Amino acid sequence: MKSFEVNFDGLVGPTHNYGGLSYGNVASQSNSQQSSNPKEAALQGLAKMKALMDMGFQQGVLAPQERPDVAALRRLGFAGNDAQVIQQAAKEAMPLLVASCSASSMWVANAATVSPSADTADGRVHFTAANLNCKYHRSIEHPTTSRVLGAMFADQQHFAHHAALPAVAQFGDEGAANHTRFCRSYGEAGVEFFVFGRSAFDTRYPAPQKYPARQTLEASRAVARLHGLRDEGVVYAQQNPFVIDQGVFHNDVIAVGNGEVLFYHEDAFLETERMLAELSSKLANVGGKFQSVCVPRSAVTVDDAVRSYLFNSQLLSRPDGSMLLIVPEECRSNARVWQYLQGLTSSGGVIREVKVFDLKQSMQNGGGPACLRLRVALNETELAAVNPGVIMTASLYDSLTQWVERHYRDRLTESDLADPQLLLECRSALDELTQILKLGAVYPFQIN
Ligand code: SUG
Repeated sequence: MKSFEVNFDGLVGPTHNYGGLSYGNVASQSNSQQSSNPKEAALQGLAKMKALMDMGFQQGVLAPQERPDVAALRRLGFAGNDAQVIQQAAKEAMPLLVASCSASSMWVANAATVSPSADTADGRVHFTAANLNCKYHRSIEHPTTSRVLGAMFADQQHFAHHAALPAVAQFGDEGAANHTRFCRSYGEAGVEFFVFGRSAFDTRYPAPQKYPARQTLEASRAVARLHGLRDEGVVYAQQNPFVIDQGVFHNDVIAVGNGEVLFYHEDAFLETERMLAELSSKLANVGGKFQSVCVPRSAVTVDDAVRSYLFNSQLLSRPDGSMLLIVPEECRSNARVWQYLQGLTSSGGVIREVKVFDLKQSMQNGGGPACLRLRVALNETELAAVNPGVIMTASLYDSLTQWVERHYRDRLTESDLADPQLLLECRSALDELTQILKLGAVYPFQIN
């Protein structure tokens, strides 16, 4: 049976803005308070989806969330009708209003961890929504994420959904941004690679000194248990705490893997040699031949990696077995990174081509090509069981582009977030979106 990696990209929501909400994420901090362009952001994301579809890759779309999240503000004690809740929050606690307006659900690499059916004990595709509880604005995503994923992957014969882990720092879980899967082919058993930033209970593991380590070992292990993964099919590795302190807030800012290939920075991990040996032997046990491509710090510094998002790229398999790297424009404007990429693609190695995308609106909040997509490996039967409304086609692309043109503003500043009209605009846009994507009622305003 045929199998595929399907990339489901997050559609940027109408409240995309630069709130400076993510301490430890250099781009989010340095672009705080700038005015944003939600329309351009959404169109840039859609252009990437369309381009990948046109290149022959399987592409889907994941809906954004209801923002401002009035229900979240109510839980924090703001009261009255919806407009009063927003106005009271704007007056008394602007940072909470900004957090409740974040369009951060667009970075769907953080939506969930996904294990394909070939890896799991019950032969279903497993999803665990990420609790994202390191940042308040992200911690409010998972209930809607679960409903949206449930509406996309509804068939219980093929898909199993787990609620987010307990919402405490000890189980901090950031989803697929810290998870990679290696395999010979997508439909065969593979090795799932979980990268954590710290351990909550075991003091032998070092921790960063400056910025938070968002993912814990305990969260990764819990997800592996929930998904019914075999010990022989899992490898755990610790992210180098020094790179977290330089702004590598997720592993996907310093490494990316696909198929049998890991593309990573020399400073990405602790105990790199042990980790590579374990990946290699576990992949060999399921018939795969592990390959690693290490980018030396002498060619690309960690700072270059953080600024250019070289590793927040999509590594895609082409039919001839070679790979294509989808990188953000910022890689081309960094001379060292661009020179490295020229050498990489001409060296005769597995990565043969680089394609560049302008994702500046998302990049300014620390979200590159890889942050914007959730990978789901599916066989033909499972793909046929996915809600067809969320699979990208030329006509869906046209509908979504027109929908964005109709509903999105092209400029948003912090003061605009307090405008109750924005809430109404967002709700009417999302109501229409659920019809376009055939999701049913998934948003709080549609349910309550
Ligand atoms: O969680 N930025 C996101 C970026 C997530 C990137 N995802 C991956 N690396 N997979 C975050 O830090 C910034 C929002 C703001 O400041 O307005 C933000 O949430």
